[in-house]
Amino acid sequence: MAENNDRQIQWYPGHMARSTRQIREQLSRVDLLVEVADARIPLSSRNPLLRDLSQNKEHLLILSHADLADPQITDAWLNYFRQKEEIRALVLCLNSAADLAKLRKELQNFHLPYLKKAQYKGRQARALRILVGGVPNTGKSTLINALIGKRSTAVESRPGVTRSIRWLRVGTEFELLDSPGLLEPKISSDSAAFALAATGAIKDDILPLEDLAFRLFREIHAHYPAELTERYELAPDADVDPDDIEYFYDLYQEAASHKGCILSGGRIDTERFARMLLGDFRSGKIGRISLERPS
Ligand SMILES: Nc1nc2c(ncn2[C@@H]2O[C@H](COP(=O)(O)OP(=O)(O)OP(=O)(O)O)[C@@H](O)[C@H]2O)c(=O)[nH]1
Ligand SMILES: [Mg+2]
Repeated sequence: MAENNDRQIQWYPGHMARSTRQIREQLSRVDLLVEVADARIPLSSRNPLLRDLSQNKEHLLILSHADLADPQITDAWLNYFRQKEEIRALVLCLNSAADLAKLRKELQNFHLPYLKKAQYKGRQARALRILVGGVPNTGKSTLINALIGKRSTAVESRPGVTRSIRWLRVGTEFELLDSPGLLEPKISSDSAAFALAATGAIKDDILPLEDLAFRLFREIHAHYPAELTERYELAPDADVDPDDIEYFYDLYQEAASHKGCILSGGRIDTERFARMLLGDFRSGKIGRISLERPS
């Protein structure tokens, strides 16, 4: 993290290495890669491995958690991916029925050529085989359950829930390969590690939570000061030097105190506040916040 360059965050458990191999083995069966990234951190939540795997495959990028991201920034990202990278991209809240209908329609578009070909030959079209991949906790299993219409694969608000790959069938139209969230063995940059940690793609147990929360606090203050001051009952302060760490640490402690994070004896319980802030950010209680913007 920023203040701890010597403390590299790495989380590459055995199941990620194994799943990467298993996905490679299944690739010849796959027609379409649906890559699920997080709309709040579209840069860091894209694992380069998936781009390698998707060569010669159709590729659809989903930006999930759109309900928690800043809509204006998300629009800018959508333009960026469509124009600069020329990939098909959709912005979705995976808990919204209307958004899932959009996704189903898009997938049916990918299936259309198979239907046409089969019709021409007077046969039944085979299902479109879709690999659903991405970094941990982006909503891959949520998306699959929503398409199937029932809870067929485990979903939880922590990373590393899906542990192995599994094919699941949706009627006659789609076969979906659920896959565990994959990270790079070494996360490429400090800012990517921060973004992945803040949104919950890296296990909290291995993170320096207080550093992470304090950095998130400053990041939110830089771009969404009104939301932050409102949530934690702070006085607005327009003219602050973003590098004035002491000022921000005082403000952070003030926020903790306003939320009752105080130990007996009156000391501030910064650890409890760190968890509270992360929880508030991840559940959208502070507002709709994007941590990355297209350049
Ligand atoms: N607010 C919001 N929450 C979402 C969205 N999509 C998924 N979630 C939540 O995100 C959490 C992770 O969802 P999963 O479907 O388990 O994610 P996954 O990508 O399968 O995670 P791993 O298997 O651990 O890699 C769950 O709490 C979901 O309810 C979304 O678009 N918006
Ligand atoms: Mg999963």
